[in-house]
Amino acid sequence: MTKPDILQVGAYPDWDQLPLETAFTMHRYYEAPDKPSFLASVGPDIRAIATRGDLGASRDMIDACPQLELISVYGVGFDAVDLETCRSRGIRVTNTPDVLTRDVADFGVAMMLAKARGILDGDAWVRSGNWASKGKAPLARSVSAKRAGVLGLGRIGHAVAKRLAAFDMEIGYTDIGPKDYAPDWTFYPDPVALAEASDYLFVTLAASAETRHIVGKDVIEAAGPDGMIINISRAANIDEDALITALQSGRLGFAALDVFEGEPDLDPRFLDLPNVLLEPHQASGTVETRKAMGKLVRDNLTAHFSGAPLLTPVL
Ligand code: 8YV
Repeated sequence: MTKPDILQVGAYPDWDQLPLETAFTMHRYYEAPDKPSFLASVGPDIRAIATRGDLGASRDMIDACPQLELISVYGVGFDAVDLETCRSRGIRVTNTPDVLTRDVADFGVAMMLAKARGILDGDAWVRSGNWASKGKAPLARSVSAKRAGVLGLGRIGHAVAKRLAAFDMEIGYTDIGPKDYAPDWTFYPDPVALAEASDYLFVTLAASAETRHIVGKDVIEAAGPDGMIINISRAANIDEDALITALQSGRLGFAALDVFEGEPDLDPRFLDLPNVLLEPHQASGTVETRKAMGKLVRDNLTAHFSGAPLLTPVL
């Protein structure tokens, strides 16, 4: 039986690549020096696209594949996939929810702790010899018993909030409405009110056109000069220019960011800011979670081509 042709948008670890190559004919878009010509030549044969959350699939890419049936996303976020085009052509879309929730939540909390408690600065203090020459490192900020805000109490936001509760934090959240599963946490309908009531504001909501820049100047300034904003969702949820300006002026105290506009080429102004922790979009980046994500990508592809129901459909 001929193997279905799949357009592969970005690299996967070897433990995913090998089984993919066994079951399918993989066409590696990311290795093509001339991407438009590559798409024009392989596009007509493509029946599925395997992509990543950070890469998605653009309208041009989808249009170049007239036989496309499925887009399988390695990641929970599918905001970079042109869903309108998929809807209009009846193309199915899958993602990898649940399997990454715990690791992403752990990483968000770790970013808060690392920045607030000066973990990286402390390491640099020791390595530079400052401990011996200058004495103790500068004092950090408490996390326990402070106020946490979670913007978007979905799977990941909920997992973050459960972890924060173990730090005796007072928890508030914003979502489209109050959640039954959060009786002990305070619901704020408005992100500005949430930010005002938070020392640590976590951005954990799925990105869409509606949430673009939901964390704007007003929310950022409401978090305030002692506040910290932690983003483990998508860069587009924050007005990055307003964030940088507020970090520069001190109107926002701190930020801890795993996602950036135009990543991996981030705004160079970030590099000069000591009050921001910069991470290379790695909240789901553990061997365990990435293996589970890769398996789910393959299982969705296999289900589709064997006529079985998709495991984790988005569309
Ligand atoms: C993955 C992600 O970063 O789940 C998502 O939406 O952005 C990440 O878990 C990414 O797809 C791996 O490159």
